[in-house]
Amino acid sequence: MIDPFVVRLDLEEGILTPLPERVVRRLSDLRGLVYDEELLARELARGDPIIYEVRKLAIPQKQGQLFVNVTFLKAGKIGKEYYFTKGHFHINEKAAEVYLGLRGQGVLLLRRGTDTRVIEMDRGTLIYIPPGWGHRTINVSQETLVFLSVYPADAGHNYERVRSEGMGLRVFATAKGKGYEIVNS
Ligand code: PAN
Ligand code: ZN
Repeated sequence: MIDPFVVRLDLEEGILTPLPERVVRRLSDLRGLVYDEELLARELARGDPIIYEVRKLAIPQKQGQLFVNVTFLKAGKIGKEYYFTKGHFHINEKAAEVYLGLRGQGVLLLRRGTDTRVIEMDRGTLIYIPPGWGHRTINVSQETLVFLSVYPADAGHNYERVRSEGMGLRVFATAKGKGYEIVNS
């Protein structure tokens, strides 16, 4: 059981108060997921920076509960590929999710079988991800991308499926270095 509770969400910065548990993902967590694995290995030889972090409200992982998270995805590229979240399918195929963009400019890739979708995400974009769609977020801007996620606490995350099957699409910087292009991959 859990009592009703209230926290503050700074809608400009995405900061929750009090600050909840932090999960950190580093460059090394993108092994097996990036377009250019050799380049990734060379960059890792120089260091293993944080790529994104997720702040998670403390909610029991029980059916009927909802997880509430804020993701902070840094700006940057591995070669021409913009930084992205690992991406996953929910293990519970009945589990949908809502994303709300708070800051920065991103792209949400969705995949179900061979069906793929590309949704631009910025402040105020509210995206409904129906059950069964794999999802990955890409930061295509020069500032940190911040978004809120709400999803069933019993959703579970299958990362292996994205690792083995990919998302079908990738998001690269254009040759001029500004903007982005979507490529099949
Ligand atoms: C989000 C993601 C978060 C980090 O809360 O978990 O943005 O992405 P990865 O989980 O792919 O590393 C969500 O979709 N939860 O279900
Ligand atoms: Zn999810």
